[in-house]
Amino acid sequence: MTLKAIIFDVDGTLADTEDGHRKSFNKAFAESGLDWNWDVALYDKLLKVTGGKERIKYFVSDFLKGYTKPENFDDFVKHLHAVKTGHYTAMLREGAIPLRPGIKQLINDARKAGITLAIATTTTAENVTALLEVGLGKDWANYFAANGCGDIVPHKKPAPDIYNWVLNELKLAPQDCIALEDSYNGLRSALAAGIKTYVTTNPYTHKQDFADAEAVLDDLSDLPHFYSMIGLRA
Ligand code: XBP
Ligand code: MG
Repeated sequence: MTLKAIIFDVDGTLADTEDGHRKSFNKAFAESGLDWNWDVALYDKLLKVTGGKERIKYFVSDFLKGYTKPENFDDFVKHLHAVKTGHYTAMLREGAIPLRPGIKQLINDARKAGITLAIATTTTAENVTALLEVGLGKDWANYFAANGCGDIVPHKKPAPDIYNWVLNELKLAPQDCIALEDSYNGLRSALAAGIKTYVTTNPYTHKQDFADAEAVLDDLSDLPHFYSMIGLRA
């Protein structure tokens, strides 16, 4: 198989963002007069559900006792999530969350080698823009042939929808591509789309089940080793 494309997950893969998300959720809750506080241990459990809006609903349904939902609960959650996204993008634009080791070099080397790049993420497009404008520069979008984000598909990870959407945009077969992920949900999503998947772990995901991954790495600080695995000649 000649590697034609690398499809990147975002949160936890391009950058260690999840604790930034967690803090931004808490800022939104406080700003909305809610006494909800997601500590690391609780957020670790809530990460079972992908998507910020879906995660808030999961928290309300499975972790909150005696809470009465407001009438327009869906709109309430959408607003809460929009407030959270405002805090999160502000954090990113301050440069609070850098790209993970090896990511920028991999992107540059892959582009030089003529390999197509794409994004398949559960997070919002505005979060991807804020992260990569800082991490890769203003013309970051030109590096990616497809940018699959959040709500453009009906079912978020672990469903394969976002990876299938990207494959369709790239007009490539799954066997021509590899995926780079950080989580069990992300691995399941990419595998369900038929894509060989490499995992780099982080503090939130390192104990998850990655048995079906091609390889599991702490990070991409040893790029020559990773390139030998994926057949990239830099
Ligand atoms: C990880 C997610 C996202 C983030 C929060 O996305 O599940 O929901 O936790 O971001 P990825 P939003 O697929 O990149 O790992 O609040 O924007 O959803
Ligand atoms: Mg992820």
